[in-house]
Amino acid sequence: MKVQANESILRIKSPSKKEFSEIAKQYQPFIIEDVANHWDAYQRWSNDYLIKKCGNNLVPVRFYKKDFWNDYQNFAYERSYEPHKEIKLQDYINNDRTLECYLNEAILEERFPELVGDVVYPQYFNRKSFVRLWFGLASKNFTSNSSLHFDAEHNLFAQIRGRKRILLYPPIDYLSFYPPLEDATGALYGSKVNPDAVDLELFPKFPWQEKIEFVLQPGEILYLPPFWWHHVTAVDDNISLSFWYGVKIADFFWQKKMLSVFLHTAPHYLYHSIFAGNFSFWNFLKL
Ligand SMILES: O=C(O)CCC(=O)C(=O)O
Repeated sequence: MKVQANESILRIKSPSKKEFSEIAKQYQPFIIEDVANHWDAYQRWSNDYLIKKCGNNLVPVRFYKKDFWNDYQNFAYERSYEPHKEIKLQDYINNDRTLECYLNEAILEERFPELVGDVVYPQYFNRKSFVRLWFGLASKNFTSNSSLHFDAEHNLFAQIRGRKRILLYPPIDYLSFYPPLEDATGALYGSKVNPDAVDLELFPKFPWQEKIEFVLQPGEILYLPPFWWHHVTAVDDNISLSFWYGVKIADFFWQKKMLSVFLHTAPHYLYHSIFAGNFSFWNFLKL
């Protein structure tokens, strides 16, 4: 896999809350340095430590279907994955790498209560965060990946161990990302496009020129504003924590550019939720 850092993303060293708010109001992603590298998690979370502390904990693991990687037209469809399975953390860590799977979106406090004390919850938002742990694998045959999608939350995405290659696209025109509108079970926040091999005949409006690409290093935190599209691939075996914060009405006055994105995207969501029988609108509205 080609790994190419791109300096088109802003980097800020340990901003104060006020500085964070000033920068984030531009509604652009940026990287926060010199914060997560001071957490105990950054120093401690080796495989040995994790197995010792919580090796017997059951964790949710997503398995990729056999043809997943060759069938990118189905990328945004939930049926491209097997349902999550519960396995012991130690079995996930020690798997022989013939399994193509990803321990993703595990709720930190529920699945790993033993690890919570190793993390300093960021205080840039005056509200509760929902914290998820992602433990990705990378070998020469397989790299765990989250396909192109967006979330309707603010995300402070902390890279604890190993690296991730991240592609970001601004939320310009919802339909130019080709969400699976025709499918009642599709993820309306997902894209059918594989940004690593864009097929411009199938997806002519895809805004490939807008790509921001970089490798998130251990100890760095990415601030990802709501509705920004992202595609995430493991570079190494790695662990990340995402701190999601729901959007409040006041945020539309702070991040003014987000209002037009919301007003553009919400009607598509509502229309397809109703007429294609796709009910993900209610998740979208969890603002
Ligand atoms: O790390 C990943 O694989 C995806 C993370 C993500 O999509 C998120 O935090 O919203």
